[in-house]
Amino acid sequence: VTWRFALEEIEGSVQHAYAEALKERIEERSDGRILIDVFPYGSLGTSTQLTELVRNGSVNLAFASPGHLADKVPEVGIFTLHFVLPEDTSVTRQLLASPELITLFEQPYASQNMKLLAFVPEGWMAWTADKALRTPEDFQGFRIRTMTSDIAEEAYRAYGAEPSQIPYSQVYSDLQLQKIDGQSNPVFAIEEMDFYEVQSTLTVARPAQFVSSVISNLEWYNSLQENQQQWLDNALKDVAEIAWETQEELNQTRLQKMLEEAQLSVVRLTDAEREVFREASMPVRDIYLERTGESGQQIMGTLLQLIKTLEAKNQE
Ligand code: 6CS
Repeated sequence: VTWRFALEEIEGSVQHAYAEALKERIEERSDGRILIDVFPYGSLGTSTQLTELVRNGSVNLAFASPGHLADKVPEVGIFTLHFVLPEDTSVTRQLLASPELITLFEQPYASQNMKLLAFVPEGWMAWTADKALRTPEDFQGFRIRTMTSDIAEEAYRAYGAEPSQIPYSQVYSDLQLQKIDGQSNPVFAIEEMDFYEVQSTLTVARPAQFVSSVISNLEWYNSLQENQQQWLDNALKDVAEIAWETQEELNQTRLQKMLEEAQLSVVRLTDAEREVFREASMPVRDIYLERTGESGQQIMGTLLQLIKTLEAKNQE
């Protein structure tokens, strides 16, 4: 059989590297009984459309980033909030690979007929603009593009910006035509989508980690033969271990590439500057809780507790 795997990113991206690694393992383990057909971004549609294709069974596997998915699965909107995940990336690394995290979100995905297979780290978010973005004042009236869910806008509204939801494929042209003033993404994405060509300044603010999720159709997953499910589950486990290094490497090399190729100013926020944003971001947690009710409250509480436990373990 052939399984279709749809990506929200183009060839050469973190998602592409992940998909290729998963494909290699599944095809090898199954001795070619399962083949994976990878569809990089562009051919099948926007992130929201990819999620629909999974839900209606047209594709088997897809990436679904919380910033887009949150209108459908409000609980994952927690990943659009700023300054929630740990500062210490070794803790984030463990968190994102932990089965407990997946269990926490299993039901919200299942209620929309999706099986949550993995969370995938893609690196710290950075801001691009034609100026440095050092303080919330710099965001006053600033037209920033966000991913396509209502909660994704709130992080920037809290800084005083004017957010608008735009599909990934449209960001470059909207920047070029100056319909928007800036956007936020991990460094590797800023390079491969050429955003740096139409923006002068990269502000390394590290407000949040970009986290994506891999999904399948719930009924499809449940109807897999036992060995098929095992090949998939084992491959997911293996790839979870290399996902962190993949993004780290791509984010580092792409920054070098941009600096060599373009006149890009890089501004790194100090701890004190980040602290001002952290404080401004706190009320957005309440907006998230209002919109997700009891289930969001439970997720936020467990997530913060999970982080604390991992942090304590790391300090031992
Ligand atoms: O900004 C976005 O919409 C996209 N950014 C990345 C890094 N991956 C997928 C997502 O759709």
